[in-house]
Amino acid sequence: MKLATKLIHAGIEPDPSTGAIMTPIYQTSTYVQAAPGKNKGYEYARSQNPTRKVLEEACAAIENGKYGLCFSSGVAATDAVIKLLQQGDEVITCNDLYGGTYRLFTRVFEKFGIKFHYANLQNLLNLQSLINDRTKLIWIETPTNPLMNIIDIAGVTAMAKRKNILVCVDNTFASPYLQNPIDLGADIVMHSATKYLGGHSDVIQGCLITNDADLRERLYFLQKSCGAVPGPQDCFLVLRGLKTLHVRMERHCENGEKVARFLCRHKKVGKVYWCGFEDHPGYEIARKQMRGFGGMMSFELKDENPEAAMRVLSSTKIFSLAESLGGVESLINHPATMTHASIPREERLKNGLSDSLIRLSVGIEDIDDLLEDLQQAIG
Ligand code: P1T
Repeated sequence: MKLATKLIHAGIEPDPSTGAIMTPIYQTSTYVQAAPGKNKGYEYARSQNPTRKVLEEACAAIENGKYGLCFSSGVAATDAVIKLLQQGDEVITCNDLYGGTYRLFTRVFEKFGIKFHYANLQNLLNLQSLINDRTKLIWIETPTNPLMNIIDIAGVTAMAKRKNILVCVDNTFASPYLQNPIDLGADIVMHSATKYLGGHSDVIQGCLITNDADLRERLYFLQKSCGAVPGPQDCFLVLRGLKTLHVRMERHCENGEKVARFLCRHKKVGKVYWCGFEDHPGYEIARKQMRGFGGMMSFELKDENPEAAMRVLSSTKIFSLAESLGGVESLINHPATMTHASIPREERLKNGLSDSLIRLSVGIEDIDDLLEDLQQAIG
């Protein structure tokens, strides 16, 4: 089955009791048993919920995986993956990644004795040189948030397989419409479903997808034991969002390209970070592992004074100044003080995330209005 059909049908059956075409919201905390242990596979809603089950099956199908697991946020899904590890284990990850992921790694898990190495993984030699006997996980984002760096997923997984190291790919920026890391050898795919999967900026949720039954069991154990599960209403919202992912993504890509090229031509704009430019260092790999380039991008003004960026950030009328991304509406964000504020300034600057960087999540509005808005804001 092709993605557009899976998005609408995968995991979905008419409700057995009424024939309802839409998956019901099973708003219940528990299930009545005929006798202890004699039940219909549902005991307590932290462990199982039918609305969640349908969504988990849909998430697995659209990522070409066998098993899906949903969590109360993207960060909660990341948390479950790191909890697969033990004290003394090491993780190699990219030096450009979502600030909340960095915060979880450095401020929560480091104190439990897990070591994180942050490196430029666009160059696989850097990965090679960090791998040692304690390396248990490689965690990558590609494209990265917010600098749009591209990491060669197949290259990473080939290296990891030789050493029995797990690879988890945060596929939030690309979405399954553009990229399927499991097909490229990843063990786990993670999504902040808050973003493109939900698509309407009305829900916080995360999910994990794997093909490996043992990993699925271990992650399910963590899901029910740690309890960061999404409610059925939130699962319904993501299920509803999924049905239009392909048509939304088509427009995100179309508008994204037009905005990126507009910024590139603008006399006041300096560097534009978008992986669809032919001279982007990761362009060839992006073309190989992605089916388009998406609606995320960042840019700097030629005037490097952060005040100039601040003026743009507070002058847009259609682009709303807000954290998050991937919704139908366009957003503008200042990573240094917003989404990536938890990364120490020195660390940020070293990795190329400047105080004047502006990030855009290009929505699916009319392109003329978007370009006009940016033109009036940039001046
Ligand atoms: O917000 P949450 O659903 O918990 O997802 C966290 C997360 C994980 N991975 C990536 C690549 C992300 O971008 C995010 C959340 N990011 C933002 C809120 C943001 O504006 O970048």
